[in-house]
Order: sequence, then C-alpha cells, then structure tokens
Amino acid sequence: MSTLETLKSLFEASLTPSPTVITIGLLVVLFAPVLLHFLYSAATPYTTLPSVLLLGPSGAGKTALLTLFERGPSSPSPAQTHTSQVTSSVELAVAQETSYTTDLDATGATAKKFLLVDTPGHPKLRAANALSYLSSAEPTIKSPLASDHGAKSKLKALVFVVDAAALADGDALPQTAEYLYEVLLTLQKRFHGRKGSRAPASMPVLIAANKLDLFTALPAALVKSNLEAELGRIRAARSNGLLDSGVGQDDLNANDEVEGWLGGDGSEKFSFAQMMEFDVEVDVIGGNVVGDGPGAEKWWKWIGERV
Ligand SMILES: Nc1nc2c(ncn2[C@@H]2O[C@H](COP(=O)(O)OP(=O)(O)OP(=O)(O)O)[C@@H](O)[C@H]2O)c(=O)[nH]1
Ligand SMILES: [Mg+2]
Repeated sequence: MSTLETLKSLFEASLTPSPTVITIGLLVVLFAPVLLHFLYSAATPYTTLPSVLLLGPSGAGKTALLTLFERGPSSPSPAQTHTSQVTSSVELAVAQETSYTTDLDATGATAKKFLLVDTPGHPKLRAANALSYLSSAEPTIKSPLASDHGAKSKLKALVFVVDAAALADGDALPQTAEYLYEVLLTLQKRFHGRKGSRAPASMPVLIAANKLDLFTALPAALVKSNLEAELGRIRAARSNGLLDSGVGQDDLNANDEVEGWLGGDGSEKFSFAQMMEFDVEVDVIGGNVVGDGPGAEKWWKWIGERV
C-alpha cells in the first residue's frame, strides 16, 4: 500500500464513528491544554516570582538587612556597607514558621521563593529607583537574575527601613517622613489610577524600626506616632502651599484633593490606619540588624506571610 493510500484509509477511519476515534478525540481535547500548560510553565519558571522592595532613607540599614537575610548572622559582619547607588536584589526563600537562619537553605515544597530588592536611599536616586516601581497599577520589577531571562517579578510588599536611633533628634524625622510621604502618596495615586483594571491594589507596607540595639533608639510605638505626626505636618504644609499659591478653595475639586492629600479627607490628624481606604496596610515593627536586640525575625515572618 502506498503512503497516500495509508493516509487515505487513516483519514476515512478517523471520520468513521468508532469508540477508538472518540476516545482518542476526547483524550486530545482533555489533555492538550494541560500538556500545553506544563510545557509553557516549565519554559518560563520565574515569571511569577514575587518581590519585596526595601525602601528608606540613606543609612537606615537596607543593605545591611539584605546582607543579613542573604548570608545569615554568622557571616562576617553585615555592618560593612557603603551608600548604595544602584538597585540590587537577591533571591531568597522563606519556609513557613521558621526563622531566616534556618530558611537560609530552604528548599522543597514549603519554601516560597522571592526577590528581595535593595534600593538606594539617597534623595537624588529615589525617583529613578524605588518610586518608579510603585507608580504603575501592577508594579513589577525586572528580575536582574540571569536565570530569569529578565522576567518580570510582581511586587508583593514594601519594607520601609528607618533608623530608630536617628529619629530621636534633628533632621532625620522630617527627612524620613518626607520620603515616606512620597511613597504612601504614590501608592494612593496608584489606587486611584487602577480603576477599571483588574489588578489588586493592596500593598502591605512594613515600617522596620531598625537599630533598636542602640540605647538611644525609639521603641516601635514611638517611631509610629512620631512618623504619623510628622506626616500630618507635611500634609498640612502641602495643602497650605496649594492654597497660598492662589488656588482658591472653590477651585480645589475632588481630584486636586486626591493629588497631594495623603489619607482620608477631612481628618485633622494623620494616622496610618487612614491608608486602609486605599488598600495600603501599614505595620510598624522594631528590630535590629547588628548588635543585641529583638533582631530581624519578626520582619522575616512579616515578609514570609506576604510573599
Ligand atoms: N547599630 C546598628 N547599626 C546598624 C544596624 N543596621 C545597620 N546599621 C549600620 O547602619 C549603616 C548604614 O547601613 P546601610 O545598610 O548601608 O544603609 P542603607 O539603608 O543601605 O543606606 P543607603 O544605601 O545609603 O540607602 C551601616 O554602617 C550599618 O552597619 C543596626 O541594627 N544597628
Ligand atoms: Mg544601601
């Protein structure tokens, strides 16, 4: 029989209703999508690797924290850092209910992999690095890992590191709050800009009150209330500036209010709870990277619950 004839008879058989043909047909219909899914997800394994962004003013301890989570406490002191100039990231894995020390080699089904992304805190480098990630409706970070082939990583949470010891005096509080204001306002604008898109807007923010090993450091509760008070001051100053600049109260419509006013309208005092309206949940937790103190375990747990 020639090839043509074989094909012909096969074609005829396939058109003749028979249990075999129906079974094969059903199998193809049912399993082709499943097979395609596995082929596709095997080819691009990291497209959904979540990421966590480290933000905060220069010198707060972001790079030190990243180094601690990457290498563990026994590594040669994570304290040796320089002012960061570029964004950098490491791939970490968190296994539930354990600490970062035991999670160092976390593998297997319970380990959740994520990218921890360190950004420079210098005011001139913030806009291009940290803040640029936050503004889009569905923030993603281009993975720097070669194994990812530049895949996009989905931003899951923010860790805003502050120096709790520096906050006690001088310019650190207004400078830290200024940066935090920008971050929260960017998230708030993103919430409004997201309308119509299906992307979930919620973005948990951890304010990591760092350096609690130093005796001058403010406890987390005080860091929280000081920051809230300062954010309230900045908010009032900004809206005054808007009024002073010749824009009458009547000209300020709802949209303008959204533009620069952080948190719920009308409230006299600012509190982090007001950010819930925009699906931004803020937690303040104390800890330290070097020295004796509460350590970084609570931060690790917080991150683990959100990636
Ligand atoms: N005492 C104490 N010092 C810390 C702690 N964490 C970080 N430091 C020190 O703070 C300094 C600044 O830390 P970095 O991690 O470089 O700060 P950064 O936030 O990365 O700063 P930029 O890269 O400039 O944005 C370093 O000298 C660290 O050793 C801490 O928990 N306690
Ligand atoms: Mg740094």
